Amino acid sequence: MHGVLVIGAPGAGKSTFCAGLTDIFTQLKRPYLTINLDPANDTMSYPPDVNITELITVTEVMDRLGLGPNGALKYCIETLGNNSNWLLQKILENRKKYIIIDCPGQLELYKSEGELWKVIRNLEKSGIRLCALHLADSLYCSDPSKFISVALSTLATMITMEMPQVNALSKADLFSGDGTYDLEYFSCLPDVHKLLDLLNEVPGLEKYRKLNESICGVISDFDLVSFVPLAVENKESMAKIIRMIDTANGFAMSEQGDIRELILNEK
Ligand SMILES: Nc1nc2c(ncn2[C@@H]2O[C@H](COP(=O)(O)OP(=O)(O)OP(=O)(O)O)[C@@H](O)[C@H]2O)c(=O)[nH]1
Ligand SMILES: [Mg+2]
Repeated sequence: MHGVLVIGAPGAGKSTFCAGLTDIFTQLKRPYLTINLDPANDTMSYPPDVNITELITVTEVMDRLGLGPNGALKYCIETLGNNSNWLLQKILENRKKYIIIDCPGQLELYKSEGELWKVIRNLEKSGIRLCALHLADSLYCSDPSKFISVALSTLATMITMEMPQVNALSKADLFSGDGTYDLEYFSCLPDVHKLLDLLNEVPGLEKYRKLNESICGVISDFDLVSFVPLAVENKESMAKIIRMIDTANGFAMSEQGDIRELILNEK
């Protein structure tokens, strides 16, 4: 079984992407199973087939245990971990379907040995081949000091999740660069020298040159992070991302034909 785990910061566009994916899969006649693992998701842009809120919700935990929203979220995912067979069972009942998992945005859940990490490992152990799609808002590309934190958190997720990962800059349709550095530049991030120059030009950051250099050094030493632009309403952009995900999780090996042609020719 194959699937995609949609992760990224709150508001990055995870649920919108999942909804866009269900539309395209319907066109492609590819059977799918949507899973919402965000216990705080009460208004959904797609109907989830499996929903963590059937098990537990953030509001319920906040009321019952007097926890704040972040603590309650952690508690919910811990509860999911303790009931991981519930999730596994629901997936195994739908063996022929492609799995789309919509995740919560809080980064701390993805840390190594963290609550969500354990749930994912359990699915992988049962033979479910997942690729993570990490979304970051392309809005941050217009500010190098914000973009560096996006690059670092993306790298941290790649290292801790220990699974195939595609990184996308979401809402690319809203991005308007200043002409010097466009989305293309941020898509080929390995050129960290340019990023370092940009950081050193940010007012207030020029005095941290050594720190900027070290941070950029970490990114270039790992040489893992790069991004693809993503606009959910743009079929070409969605086709490219789907193809990358299908290749990363191995689904492409079990499929025939070029899905780009199929998606672009669909009315
Ligand atoms: N223009 C544009 N807007 C988008 C795109 N993707 C998402 N959005 C908007 O971004 C906002 C947040 O999207 P969501 O899908 O709710 O983001 P999320 O990551 O699921 O958010 P949380 O569940 O709160 O973590 C919504 O207003 C979406 O309409 C896109 O490709 N283009
Ligand atoms: Mg969401």
